[in-house]
Amino acid sequence: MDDVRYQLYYWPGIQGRGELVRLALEDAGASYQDVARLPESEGGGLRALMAMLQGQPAGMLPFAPPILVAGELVLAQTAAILHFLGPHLGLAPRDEGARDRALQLQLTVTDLLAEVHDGHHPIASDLYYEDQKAEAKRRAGSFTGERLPKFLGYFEKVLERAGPHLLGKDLAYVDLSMFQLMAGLDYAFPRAMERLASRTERLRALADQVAGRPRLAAYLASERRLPFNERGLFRHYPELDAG
Ligand SMILES: N[C@@H](CCC(=O)N[C@@H](CS)C(=O)NCC(=O)O)C(=O)O
Repeated sequence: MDDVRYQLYYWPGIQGRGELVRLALEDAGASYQDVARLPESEGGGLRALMAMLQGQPAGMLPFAPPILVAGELVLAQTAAILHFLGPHLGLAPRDEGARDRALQLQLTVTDLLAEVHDGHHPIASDLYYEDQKAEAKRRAGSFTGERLPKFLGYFEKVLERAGPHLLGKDLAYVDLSMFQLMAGLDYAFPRAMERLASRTERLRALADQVAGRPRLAAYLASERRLPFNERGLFRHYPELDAG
């Protein structure tokens, strides 16, 4: 397909970190292939993703998905991908300093996502949740009681200063990621999020605004938007959600 500009490589069956890239591509109406969701007969599936991870295409060897291919460029790390895509998709500020601040915020999203992941996998990523439930439960109180309020409190303050978007007047890719963060946290930690509602009003308004953007609203209602599940990054285990 000559008119496909971007190829996204991400694990099929989960939203995961790939969703942050997908949201930017969808919001911009960019032409892209979600390669691992294509049938193997069309060069897709897990086989294509594994070939990418084994470095079959030329370019910098990626460590983990998501991976973006744009022409000759092969790029991994969600924040780096969005930093690259932002200006091409009209989702980044023009000013260089503001683009760096967008990256700074996106890297803070990355940090929070790592803590979300480590909440259900506190001992080892290659063990099942069921093998580390006791440790996960021990960690959960600190996550919902301390870390989550600290991260969301930080983003809320950024909005209070800049508003209505994280970088001010214009929406940027990091605002789309903030929507995904709020959606995932609502799914995984409904009680903790309810408790934080009065301290996250600006974040909620931003998330609602993003969800209502026409292309994103269409995407969110489509089959391309997979439901959250207990194989992804945001998992709902009631025992880990603060009451
Ligand atoms: N810092 C990276 C993390 C990438 C990452 O952890 N990817 C996950 C899927 S969401 C993975 O497949 N990791 C494999 C591994 O860490 O071995 C990013 O933000 O993109």
